[in-house]
Amino acid sequence: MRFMLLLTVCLLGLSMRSGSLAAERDSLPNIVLIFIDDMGYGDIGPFGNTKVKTPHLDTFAAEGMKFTSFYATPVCSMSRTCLMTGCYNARVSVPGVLFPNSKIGLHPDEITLAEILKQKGYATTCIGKWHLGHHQPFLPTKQGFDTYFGIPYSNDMAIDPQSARFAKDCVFREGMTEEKARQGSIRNTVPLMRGVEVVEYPADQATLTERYTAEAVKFIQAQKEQPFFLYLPHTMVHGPLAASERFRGKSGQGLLGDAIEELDWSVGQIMHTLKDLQLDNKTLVIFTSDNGAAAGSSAPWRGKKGTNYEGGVREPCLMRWPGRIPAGTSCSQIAGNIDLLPTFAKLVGAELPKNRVLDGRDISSLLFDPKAGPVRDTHLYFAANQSLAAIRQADWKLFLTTPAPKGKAKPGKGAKNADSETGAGPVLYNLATDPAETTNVASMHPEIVAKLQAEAAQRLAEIQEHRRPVGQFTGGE
Ligand SMILES: [Ca+2]
Repeated sequence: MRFMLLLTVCLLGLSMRSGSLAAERDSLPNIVLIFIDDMGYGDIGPFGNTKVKTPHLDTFAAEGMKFTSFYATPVCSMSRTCLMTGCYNARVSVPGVLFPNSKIGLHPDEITLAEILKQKGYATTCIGKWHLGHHQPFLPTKQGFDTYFGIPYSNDMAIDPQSARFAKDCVFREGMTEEKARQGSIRNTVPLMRGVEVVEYPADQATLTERYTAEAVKFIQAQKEQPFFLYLPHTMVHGPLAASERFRGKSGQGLLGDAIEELDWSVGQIMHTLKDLQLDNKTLVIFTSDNGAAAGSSAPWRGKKGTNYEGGVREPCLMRWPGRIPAGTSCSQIAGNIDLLPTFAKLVGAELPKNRVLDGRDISSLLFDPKAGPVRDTHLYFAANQSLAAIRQADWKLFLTTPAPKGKAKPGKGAKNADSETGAGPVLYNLATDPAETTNVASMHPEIVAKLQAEAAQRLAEIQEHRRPVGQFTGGE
């Protein structure tokens, strides 16, 4: 009798425990993060583009929140570093762009977004361009993603002939063979990978958006029973531009317009799938880009990809979560992709790593209340060489180095004193009164210049003190 009682108590306890685990699992939001390559602020309808048709993104914005001061970085790898680690790239020593001959990658000891969500049992996948190291120890499946399908770096690069690991049934296209692939590399021909192996070489770039989308939809459909994190870093609209037959020549805005309209279609497919499975109200969807426009438009900002003018780093960003994020709203507070890791951790109740410094902040208050005050009023702009290029505090932005490499950014429209921006001396802009960064007002506000210089020096010193190493590839797994 006593034994039965004990057994009953134990079983009851077990079922309550599994019941509360199920309840917790049920309350965890799914997260879909669509990360476009090289899309500028002015490339889509919700951010002012009137030429390219983006009906699904327009709906997305109407149903969610638009962020108008959302920061990434000037180029690819450093941006993905910020996104994945919640840290400025300089803190984790990742340079602007990794190449097929790079022997480095994001350090395997870094704790990524996916690893944070893994704490809570999320199913995770990365579909698209990784660009945080193509050697085996750096691949997405070694950084918290259950599965990976995509290209390891930019689509204008080439294969690393030594390290590529071809799957037994790898599809070789365009007369390519494994032997030929091992002999050398050709620009604009990149490997398509599944897991840690190359499954297609060269990747058929015109069909990537379509195939990533199919893969993403399949993933969502398979994860109905558990919370999931879908990271979808598209290959487009990085050059060489490509679009599938259905979209090629259809936008009337060249291949770039075609590729953007296909990305918009892709967003529609994902939204449709979430609605269809009634996952809408429990899924946070984010749409943003890794850096300013390359071929497209960063309007109304000055500069493009590669610069630390706003046009190089301020991104279109939309977030949607019906019932939680107020529909049709806009947020102008400073935020950025470094804030997503701490924000996701907060939303799912996961712990942040305690043994390291993070730069991002939990911005969930901004998501849920369009009138919320600033979470952080300061943003640091790093350059591809990991030096600190500029600092923004509230509306003031001070360049600590020459704003842009020569020839990278023309003086802003109506620039009054363009010469002072490329010569010696500080360059200060007021983003509230001069959002297009046309007029250097450093000489009028020496006290602001001094304050920002001191703040930047202090923050840089802290980062240098707590700097962590980049991953070095020395061979093996
Ligand atoms: Ca990019």
